[in-house]
Amino acid sequence: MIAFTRPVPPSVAQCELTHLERQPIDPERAARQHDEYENVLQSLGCDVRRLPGLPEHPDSVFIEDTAVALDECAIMTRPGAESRRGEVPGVAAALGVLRPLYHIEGPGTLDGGDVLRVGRRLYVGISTRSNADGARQLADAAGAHGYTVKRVVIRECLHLKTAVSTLPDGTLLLNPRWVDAASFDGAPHLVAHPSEPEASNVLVVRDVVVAPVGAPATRGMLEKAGYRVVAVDASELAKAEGGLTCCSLMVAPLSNL
Ligand code: CIR
Repeated sequence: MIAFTRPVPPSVAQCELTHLERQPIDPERAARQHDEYENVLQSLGCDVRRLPGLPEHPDSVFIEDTAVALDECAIMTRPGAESRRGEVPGVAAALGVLRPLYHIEGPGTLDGGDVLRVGRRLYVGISTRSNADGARQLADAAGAHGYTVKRVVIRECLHLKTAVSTLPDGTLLLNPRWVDAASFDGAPHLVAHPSEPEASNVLVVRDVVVAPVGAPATRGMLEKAGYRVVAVDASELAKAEGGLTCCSLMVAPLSNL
């Protein structure tokens, strides 16, 4: 896997916030944790490609939101937060040499964090960031490559993937306060520990689940269920409402297709 990342900008404390109270963010601590995150991805076999920093975009470290990368194409998003739209062109330049590109156009909005892929099915959270027109444009683009798109209602969280992630065998890990398990066509699911809401956002690299350090009960549950789990501390970026998936954009190299 190629894992595109972006460095933590010194301006990160001016990030967008929707469901969290603003609290001080230490950009240096966030950058150290982000370095460690990149090291973990590298140790799991990812080809980590760090794109140039965007100091004028406080949320630019959350690169997942700028694109939906499928095997056959990439859909460049139009982020729901206007302050984030300038993050997209640099990622489009990097992805354009790997995939044919589609672009979400206004009035559509879409954040990559709202798109969960399960096989050839794409679930799209309709959120404060992604709207029905964005979901329709995604369905048109991805539909041309054999994907179906289903809209999903989420509650009280930023993105669909804040509420639900896929595990290596396709089982879902979710927080039922934020999304209904019934939205996912009967897919098997596990529930993140109720005291660890952020645990429903995990990143899968091959057969490994990268999960937050601050979610020991959920990690224990996953290990007991037979998953291989690696813990990463991204607590400083969590204050910017970012989880583990949003700090990278995973793209399969063409030779794997
Ligand atoms: C934002 O509000 O856009 C950022 N502060 C956090 C984005 C997190 N992205 C994600 O979960 N995919």
